[in-house]
Amino acid sequence: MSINYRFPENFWWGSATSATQIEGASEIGGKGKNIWDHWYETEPNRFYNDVGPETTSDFYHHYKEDIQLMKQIGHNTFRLSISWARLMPDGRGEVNEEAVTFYNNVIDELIDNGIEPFVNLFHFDMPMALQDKGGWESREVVEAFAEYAKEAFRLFGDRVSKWFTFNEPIVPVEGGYLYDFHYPNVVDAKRAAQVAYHTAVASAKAVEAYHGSGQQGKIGIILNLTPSYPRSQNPADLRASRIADLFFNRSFLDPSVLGEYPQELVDIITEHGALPATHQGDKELLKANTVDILGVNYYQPRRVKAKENLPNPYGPFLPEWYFDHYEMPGRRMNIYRGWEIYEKGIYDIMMNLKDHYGNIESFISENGMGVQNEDRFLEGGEIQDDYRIDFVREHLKWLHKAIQDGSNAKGYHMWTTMDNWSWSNAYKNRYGFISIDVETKERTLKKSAHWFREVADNNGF
Ligand code: BGP
Repeated sequence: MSINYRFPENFWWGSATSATQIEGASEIGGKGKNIWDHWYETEPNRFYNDVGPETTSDFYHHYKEDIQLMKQIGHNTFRLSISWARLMPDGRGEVNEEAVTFYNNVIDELIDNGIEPFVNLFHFDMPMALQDKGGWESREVVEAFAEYAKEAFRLFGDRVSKWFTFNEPIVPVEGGYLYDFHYPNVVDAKRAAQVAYHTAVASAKAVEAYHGSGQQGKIGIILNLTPSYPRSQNPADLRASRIADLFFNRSFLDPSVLGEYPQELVDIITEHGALPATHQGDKELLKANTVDILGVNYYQPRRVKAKENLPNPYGPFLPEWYFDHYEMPGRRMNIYRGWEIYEKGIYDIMMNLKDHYGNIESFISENGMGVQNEDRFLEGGEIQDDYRIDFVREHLKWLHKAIQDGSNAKGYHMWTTMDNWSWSNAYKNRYGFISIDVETKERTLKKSAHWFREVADNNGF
């Protein structure tokens, strides 16, 4: 087979998961409750088909089998997250020994099978005990996170050398404090700004702790970078896209990589009286503790245009005061998920990192295609997900071009290893290389898994 797109040596081929979405066992193994357990208990109707976080692929009990499957899919790397509430049921203080055993087993099993574990500390899953104290609105929780991070480095850092502080930290801000799709379902820009700020400070504290630990690996953050494309080059459209970019990308990208907030974002937040409370020394902390590596999650672009109408001055302030969403004529869609498919977005992100963020070492940490009712494509006992193969191939071409043009991208991780419980969408959309029968927990590789194996083996296609 001739290879048209060859990737650099030692390229990371793998996939990503998160604890709450795959572990199951939310009530056993000594785990404390997190916000998802709590929200599901109180409002099960907010979840697709009323399915909650207890119903997953049960990685907790099937991790050995799953790691064998990862091997079959050609993985040399794999991202998991630690469930904070499993490791520290009260969020602070006592460590749950059963959790330590579980994560040790998973890490060792991965390494024994030639798969390097990438470990993320926070994937949307605040321990309930800490949410009761105010969650990310509370400075106490920032300190608790730093303690938790230190504990994780101490327990697992002898074998894990790629750490991540947060996955998509803007999402709990949007979901929990602006647009009502995560607990605690608050709509309040000032509180959202506080949550975002505390998250950035917590991340910097974890980076500081890691760098001070004497361990030799790298620590980064995973951001969903969604390029903001303007409708036109009209200054009003350009301004709309610049401001959307400030809110949704640069709000974490700048403090994480450059160690400071963009002044224009600070000015906008100040104008609306939404500036968060800070502590003395925070500025220096952020400046001194930028990340070593950046994970980029990319699913879809954001297209925006200037506002059609003035915002309602009596309504709550939201980022949408500055832009309207724009539906580009002729756009291609993942009709199942309702997301635009625009592969070149990957290239644009990588060039932006190269030109404006010191070409920081990076990788695609999530990219993938959610499809509803995927068993329609079952044929000969296997899901024939050619649409997913096309999706990944086309994105990889643009990633390859970015690398040719000087991007410092080191790998590609698919979202996700196995079909999983996707927050309030539960099992609606399937993303995995591995299909899961939610009832029997039976696992079957999809066609894309075999394709990916070949790509990984050939280091290209
Ligand atoms: C990303 C998250 C994942 C996963 C994925 C698909 O933003 O990091 O955790 O949820 O999106 O999400 P959805 O189920 O909304 O299609």
